[in-house]
Amino acid sequence: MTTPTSDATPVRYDPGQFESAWQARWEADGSHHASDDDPRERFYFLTMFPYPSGDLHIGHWYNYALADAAVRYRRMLGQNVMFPMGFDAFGLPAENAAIKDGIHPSIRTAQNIERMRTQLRAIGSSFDWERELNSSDPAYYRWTQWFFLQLYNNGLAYRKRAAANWCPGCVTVLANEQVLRDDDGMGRCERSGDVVETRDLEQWFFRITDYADELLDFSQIDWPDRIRTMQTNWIGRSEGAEIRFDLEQAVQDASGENWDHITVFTTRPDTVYGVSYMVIAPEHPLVAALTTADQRRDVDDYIQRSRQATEIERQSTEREKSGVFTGAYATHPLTNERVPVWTADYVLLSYGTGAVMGVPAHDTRDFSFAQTYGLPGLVVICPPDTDPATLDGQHTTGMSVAYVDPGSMVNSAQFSGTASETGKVAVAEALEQNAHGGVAVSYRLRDWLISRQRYWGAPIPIVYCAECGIVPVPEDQLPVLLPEDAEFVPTGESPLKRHDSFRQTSCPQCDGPAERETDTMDTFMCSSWYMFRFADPHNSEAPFSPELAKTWLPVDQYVGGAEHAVMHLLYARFFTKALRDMGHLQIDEPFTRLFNQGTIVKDGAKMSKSRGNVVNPDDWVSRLGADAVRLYLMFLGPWDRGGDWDDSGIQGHSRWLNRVWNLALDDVPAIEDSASEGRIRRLTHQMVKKTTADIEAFRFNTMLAAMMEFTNALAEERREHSSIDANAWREALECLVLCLAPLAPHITEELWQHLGKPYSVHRQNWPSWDDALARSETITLVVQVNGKVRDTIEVAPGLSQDEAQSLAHESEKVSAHVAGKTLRKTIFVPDKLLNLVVG
Ligand code: ANZ
Ligand code: ZN
Repeated sequence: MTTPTSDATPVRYDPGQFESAWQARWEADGSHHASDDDPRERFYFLTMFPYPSGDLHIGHWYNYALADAAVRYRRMLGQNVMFPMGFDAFGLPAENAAIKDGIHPSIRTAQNIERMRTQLRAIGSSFDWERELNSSDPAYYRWTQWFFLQLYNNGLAYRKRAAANWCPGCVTVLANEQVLRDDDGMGRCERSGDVVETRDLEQWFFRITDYADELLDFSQIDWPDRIRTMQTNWIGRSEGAEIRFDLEQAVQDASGENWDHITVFTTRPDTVYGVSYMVIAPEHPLVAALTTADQRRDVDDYIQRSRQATEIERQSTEREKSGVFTGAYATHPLTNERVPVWTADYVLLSYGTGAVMGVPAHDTRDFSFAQTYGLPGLVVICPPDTDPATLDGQHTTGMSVAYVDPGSMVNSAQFSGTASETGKVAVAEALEQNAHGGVAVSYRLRDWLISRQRYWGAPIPIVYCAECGIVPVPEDQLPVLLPEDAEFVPTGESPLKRHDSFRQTSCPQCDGPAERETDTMDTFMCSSWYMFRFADPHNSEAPFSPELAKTWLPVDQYVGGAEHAVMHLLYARFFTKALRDMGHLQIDEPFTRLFNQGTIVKDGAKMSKSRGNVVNPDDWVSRLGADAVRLYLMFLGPWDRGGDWDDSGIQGHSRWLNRVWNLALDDVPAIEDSASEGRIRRLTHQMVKKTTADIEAFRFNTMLAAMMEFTNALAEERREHSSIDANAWREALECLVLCLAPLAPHITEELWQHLGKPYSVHRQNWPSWDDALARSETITLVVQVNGKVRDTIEVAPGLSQDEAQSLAHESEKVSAHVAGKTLRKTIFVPDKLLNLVVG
């Protein structure tokens, strides 16, 4: 900004001269603050808030700078847009960085936030900083803890001893969502990449599974198919039946629970006549209870061994199946035959009922298990191309693989001849009649494990009292402050365990001595409700007021990386539904529209410090300005695909901005010229129309291409024609500056001022276009006399030769050369050329 108040003589384009000054002015004006009682139409535009990891990288830019352009456009449409920003400050990234540098996470986080805030401003982003939040601030996490208590009071949070995914690298348990399967089928920590182990710990869980069915319903939201599919698969709904097998002998397990039957979950009740054994997961409490004396040693050994395998290894179809007979028997519910009960680690405790019926002939894993242990297996499904008569009493003998596809039931009493699909229902109904089962649904989704044995998180607001048991911290005692003076280096136990003055407390109920829960909450808990807090960020009485929640929610447009498909995005949906059911919200979904931006790579490879191919956007901003970096990112490719960063590409954008600058500041004589007016206005209105459609659809790349074409056409107009219509020219420049304003906010603010317009370009209305003007395509007909160009005329396309000839005669430039001569020949190339040969 040279001097925003004086009309200084135009200078060369030098973004360093004005970018940061404009940023300061916007900020000082509160230009980006979305007021709660602004009567205009509201729009809530949110980008995923970052971890305060230190430096903004190019991926952040790709998210924030392009989102900023979309936001600025909406403001020009006259909407009151809320575009807030905050920091997802708790959690492992900040904690690990702190450990590495030996600086306390709170100090480290504060430094990083400071730095990132500066960088975010340098992008020219229009965030509403009045709404900034930091999830590690007690004023925020107090409410994170409050939500924990609400979930607890409503039966949606519970504590359970369970085998958990343990990451040795991060030294904490992980939620299932944080374990990624690698190419070899190993479970690895999504953050550190370590192979995940299993540990038995007392853990806190949220009952996300209560919402499994509702989470499968995407009818209220407009999200990419990819994310919907990933969530659907993750939830993994299977329809089938539960079947009850009575035990020959009722038993009591270690906790005193009596068992007289085993229930299995199966997706293939049509194969029930093929059951030759049953399997219970080794961790199942029933295993020890069922095991007979002579089988005990083998079973105990087996349980020990199976603990070493991960869930994924256990489920793999390639792995050699192993198991042990417990010595116990159950009774088949339809045939009354004896069925031996085994334990084997290919059955997982956490899926279905933790027990399966073994059908060797029709299930791959059962087949190989039965092969290994010499168990029989009756064929009960007949493939479509086989004569059922040939399968009478047929066993797996001679089969090399299980037949897993549908067919018709055989060897199945009165059901024989029934097609698999019909049979599933018929068997489930028959079982229901004799009280041994019925239709059931099972989900792959597990409850969300939220306990973390790490320091840098919101303490779980629970106290353990010897007298009263689990006691929630009373709401008026929140927040349970995270002590600043804890030793935070991870050991596998929560660091807070060794902080005596934190741990030791008194019971809120009986006042007796008690201990605090020392685990902290998964940081995904913080990000499950931050979008609500932005609606009312400074409320100290409640997480947000119902009125402001109603004013702003749900988020109209959410933008972020697709890597959050099954973590953050699923948790946030669950949270919303749970809060709705507890009466805190009136919405069903948090994010109406979702957009996933692509990734930027360098020379085809992901940017990483170890590869040494990290692009530092700050360097480019100081060299070429934020506007050039923004445009470059927009031009790379479709936003949802990303692209390959190329240093020379960005220079091109700087040069183009320079051309825009010169074009806008070029003096144009004040002339009226209707031909020129027609040409320029047509170009202008076409450009406005095209850029509007593009920015609506986040097609920044083609939008920019249209603007580049436009500036080329304007430059050509200037070059080719000596008379330029001043008004049309002015309209063209103004529209160019307006349409470019969301993308390149600084140069356009500067040019707007040079065009003599009042501050600020960003408060102008988005230009409209006239369809008739945009549509009225004309072509340039070249008129020659004896092969020499004498004039060019703008005409509607498809003009006939006669019409062209009479128009040519109207032209003085042409008539001067044909007057008094005889027309000998006419050459006409439609829409291009008319050559009059005279003599
Ligand atoms: C008998 C059967 C016969 C099965 C057959 C399949 C084919 P999805 O589709 O993933 O839901 N199963 C059930 N609980 C299990 C557990 N806790 N651990 C390991 N496997 C378990 O798979 C459901 C099928 O997986 C169930 O149907 C059961 O095997 C097995 F011809 O029951 B089926
Ligand atoms: Zn007590």
